[in-house]
Amino acid sequence: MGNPDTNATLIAAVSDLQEERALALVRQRMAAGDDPLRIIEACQEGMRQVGLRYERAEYYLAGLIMAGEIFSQVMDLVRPSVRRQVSGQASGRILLGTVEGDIHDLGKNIVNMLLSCHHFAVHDLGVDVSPVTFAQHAARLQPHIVGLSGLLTSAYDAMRETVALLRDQGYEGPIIIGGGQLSEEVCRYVDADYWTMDGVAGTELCQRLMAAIPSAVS
Ligand code: B12
Repeated sequence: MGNPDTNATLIAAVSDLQEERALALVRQRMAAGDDPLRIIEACQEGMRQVGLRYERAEYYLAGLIMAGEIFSQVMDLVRPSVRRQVSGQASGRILLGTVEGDIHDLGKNIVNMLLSCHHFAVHDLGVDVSPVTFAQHAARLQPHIVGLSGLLTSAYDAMRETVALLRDQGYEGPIIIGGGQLSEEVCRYVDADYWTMDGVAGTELCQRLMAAIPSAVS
């Protein structure tokens, strides 16, 4: 567990776009044996703050790009340790992607990593994925769960269209939406089954959903 002071320092380094400092702090915490998932959590909070500073016009697009680069490097540092630490029972097939019009993928990639560590077969379609592409892959792969990622408010319509098309084409499994700006209201609008703003909670949800379909686990 990272103590609150160490967490605050890391959050501030990410929020202030201090790349070298943030990476040094991550290396330090890794060397001290800190939980990599807590490190990711702190960096995610730093990213949220970057977003707020962007809204206040304290940062511009370059700030978002910089934050994305810092986060990617943090992920490179912690990934091996997450893979060692997180493992679980064999699970099912998950179709994952960021919906049309949205290219944010850092959160989706974390979820992919966590699910893969739990032995889910994750089919990640990448970013800016159209409803038709989701539907085509769902028909071919017959996934047990579909996960849609989206961070832009403007992407909620694409999520909604994707859910509608998947249902029209006969996909009956659970559909989860994930991304930092979601809410129960958005979930209802999109007509998805579940929503989350947390990759670990999302992974646990997938495990619970799979446990409810025991015949699907092989
Ligand atoms: C970094 C960043 C970028 C980077 C993204 C780099 C990348 N490769 O992803 C770049 C520079 C590309 C970018 C671009 C833009 N961005 Co931007 N960006 C951000 C920022 C600062 C951080 C996002 C992030 O990576 N967070 C860290 C990750 C780990 O968190 P996460 O995505 O929420 O994921 C977690 C959970 O949500 C969950 N999860 C995510 N997906 C899924 C899926 C499933 C199935 C499950 C189970 C769970 C799950 O698990 C993850 C781990 O816990 C956010 C601020 C914010 N509050 O999110 C703005 C933000 C999302 N961006 C914003 C904007 C406006 C833009 C631009 C329009 C800016 C512009 N003028 O061009 C463009 C849009 C480009 C596009 N078409 O998509 C706004 C959106 C506002 C809105 N209401 O729509 C935000 C909220 C900033 C703000 N506060 O104004 N951005």
